[in-house]
Amino acid sequence: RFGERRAKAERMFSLMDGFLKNDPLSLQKDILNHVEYTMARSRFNFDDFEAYQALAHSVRDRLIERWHDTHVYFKRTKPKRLYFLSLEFLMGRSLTNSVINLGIQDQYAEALNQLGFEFEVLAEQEGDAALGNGGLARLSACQMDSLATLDYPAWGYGLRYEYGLFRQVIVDGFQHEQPDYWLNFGNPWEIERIHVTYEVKFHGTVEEVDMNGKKQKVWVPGEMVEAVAYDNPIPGYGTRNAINLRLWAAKPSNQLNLEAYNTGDYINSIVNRQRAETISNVLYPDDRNHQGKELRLKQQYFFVSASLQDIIRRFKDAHNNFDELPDKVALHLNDTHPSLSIAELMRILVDEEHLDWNKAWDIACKVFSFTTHTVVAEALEKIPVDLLESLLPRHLQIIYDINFKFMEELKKKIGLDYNRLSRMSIVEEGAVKSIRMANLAIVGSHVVNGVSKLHFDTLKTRTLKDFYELWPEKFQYKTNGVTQRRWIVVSNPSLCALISKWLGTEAWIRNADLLTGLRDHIDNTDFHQEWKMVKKVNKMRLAEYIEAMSGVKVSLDAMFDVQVKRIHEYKRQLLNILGIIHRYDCLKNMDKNDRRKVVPRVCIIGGKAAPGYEIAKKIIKLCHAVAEKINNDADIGDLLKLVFIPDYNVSVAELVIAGADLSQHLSTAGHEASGTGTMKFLMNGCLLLATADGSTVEIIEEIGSDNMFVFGAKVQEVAQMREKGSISKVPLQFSRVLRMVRDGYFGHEDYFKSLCDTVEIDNDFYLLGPDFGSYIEAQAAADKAFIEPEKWIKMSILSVAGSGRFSSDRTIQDYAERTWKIDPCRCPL
Ligand code: Z16
Repeated sequence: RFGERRAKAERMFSLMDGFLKNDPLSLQKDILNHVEYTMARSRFNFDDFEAYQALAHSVRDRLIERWHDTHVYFKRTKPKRLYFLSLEFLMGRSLTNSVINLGIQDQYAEALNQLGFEFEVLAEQEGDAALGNGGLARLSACQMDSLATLDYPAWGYGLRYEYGLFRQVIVDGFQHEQPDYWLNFGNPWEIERIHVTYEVKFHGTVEEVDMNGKKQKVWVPGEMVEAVAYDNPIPGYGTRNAINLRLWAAKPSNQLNLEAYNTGDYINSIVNRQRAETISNVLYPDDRNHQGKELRLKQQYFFVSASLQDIIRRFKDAHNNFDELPDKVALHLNDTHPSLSIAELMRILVDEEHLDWNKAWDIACKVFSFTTHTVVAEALEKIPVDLLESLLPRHLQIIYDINFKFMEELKKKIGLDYNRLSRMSIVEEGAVKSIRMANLAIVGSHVVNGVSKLHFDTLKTRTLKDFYELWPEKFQYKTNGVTQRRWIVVSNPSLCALISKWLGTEAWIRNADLLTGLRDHIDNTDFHQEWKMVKKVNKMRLAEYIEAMSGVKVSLDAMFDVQVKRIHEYKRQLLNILGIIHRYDCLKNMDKNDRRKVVPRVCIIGGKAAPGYEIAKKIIKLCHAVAEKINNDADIGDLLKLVFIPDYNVSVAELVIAGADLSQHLSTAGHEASGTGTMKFLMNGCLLLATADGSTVEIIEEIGSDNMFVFGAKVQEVAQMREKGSISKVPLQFSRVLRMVRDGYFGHEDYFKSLCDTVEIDNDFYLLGPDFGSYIEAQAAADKAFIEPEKWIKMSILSVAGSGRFSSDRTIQDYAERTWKIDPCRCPL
């Protein structure tokens, strides 16, 4: 029989053409074949969208080749693997990123030209994969790109939401949310694995049975749902490796429920079955605000259970002793969202694999690591015990057991300090008894990570102080990073070409530290000239988009000043808008001569508000009200424009960031865990106007405060200012512009009242008033620098030159070496 199988394999191999060919002619044939056989369109009659889809399928074929080879290679060499567990991934578009990472962009461009299409035009046909909210989710996507590029044997796991983050539609200046049914026209980037399925259980009871004289807990579930795998290949750049992002979709379980059918209510039982699919239906649109909702908990456990079954099955295929688990598997918890994994792994090891509790716990702690993205303790995720008890009764018991042992150990170390014990307990006894997911994640992990130096200091001294003092060796930080492949190579091709030309190499695309080499040309005027042209090209693209979106014509000579990110009080978009009102007010009161010296500005704001976040929605409306007034003031003309870019997402970011001169990052110091937008702008030669918050502190360290515009209270000052009050620090201009809003200068005064209240002295938690003076000064400094183009260009070059440290490659390498203990595993050519 072995001989037979071998003969069969040999015959199949001989039938293969070898690898797909990438010369333009072969690519054309492949694209046309997909038009005819995949899209079932006539190759003489297809539109741009169909061309995009056929193109995407031909790229997908090439991804699959590498992805297969990579997995065969991993399987053969058996390295320790990393499993990156995250409920959110903001992948954006895949086409351009894929062909660039595969190294066949030029061939495709030529192939398409010969077919009468343009690559860039077809790329615009693709919709975003928006399976996440904001920073945390885009970070996961950047990190997947780095894991693949650096050849790490890693898998990502996530949920395949059918509705991604809502689309933002603006009507009369108000945000409306529309469903993002992104799978409408099929998704060529995923591979449906109808045979990779697992049963996920919910509800039911826990029974105790006798197993060979030992009492054993058995969970008898009340509901079952099936998880189906959808695989998304993630190609590395400059390597053959392509790793996998496996997303789970919920389907009705195939375990027949005979009872229901026998009652004769056939139709209803089918309808009930279908309800299973709701689990992976929709992404929760709140960043940083966790509601104790049953569906959310169900999503979390559905994700955790399917992923762990898959991971344990793969481990058992290759190994037969769980003692080896920590040497072969690293499980990373991206925030607390997947931290039920700790209880689930314990359940598998103890209840199903019959390991002794202590042994299982030892294994679990070695396997898990955890990153928190949160700064303030109040924002940490909690799950009501009632919910957990009904949905996952066995997991609640396990969490209680973990906590009991933890509390006993803690008492031995710190004595009967009941205040501290109750602060550190995984179980919170309060009005609503609940489980503190961060405490569970910390207790069950061997490394706890912060996302910037400043964040780490806050964790140690405030948010997680008790835990830090107990286990200082557990705590680390890895400053976030972003991938230069997406944020320069894909989104800013002109800058990419310019950098490669002046560095004389493309090696920076895999090693961003080389960007420092740009400093060697800092005084070269030819270089400056080309640098200026690149920014101009990108500003033209952005200006066209702005006009198409909002009808506002903007001048390319103006400074493009951008703030794009989720709308939050702590991110202080309101400070930006009040600053714009102040600028407008000054212009109105200026005589004609002085106006001639003013730097024209195009202020661009974009971002989504969580649907239930009223104040954030009012900020969006205020932005529109102010824009309407200013943009229609002929007296002001091009000196000042304000545009709100609707539906900010990854692909809009690619356009906007490349075209920005100045970007704003205004969080009150001590509130942004890291911030990653800064890094994207930095890489695109856009100057930063920012507070010394999150990772900006490290950016200042790297490029120097004289190459950006830093303002505002420092983190140490913030607490004091809140305590003592800081009325004396609130400038008159602030009260004046606030009055303008209150008095209805922009209309809607009733609607804006509660928004104005949030920044009134004594109520101004985020310190907009006290920071206003310093903010206006920083803005003036930016204006001053802009009228000296040489100076501005140098600052811009030095920003890019100093951005290498903020590549996610650096972050990932650090995680690999210090947390996950994994080595590169490079698939041979
Ligand atoms: C999120 O995007 C972040 C934190 C959080 O608790 C939840 C969500 Cl959805 C952000 C941080 O606000 C930001 O500072 C940080 O750069 C980002 O996570 C990635 O670490």
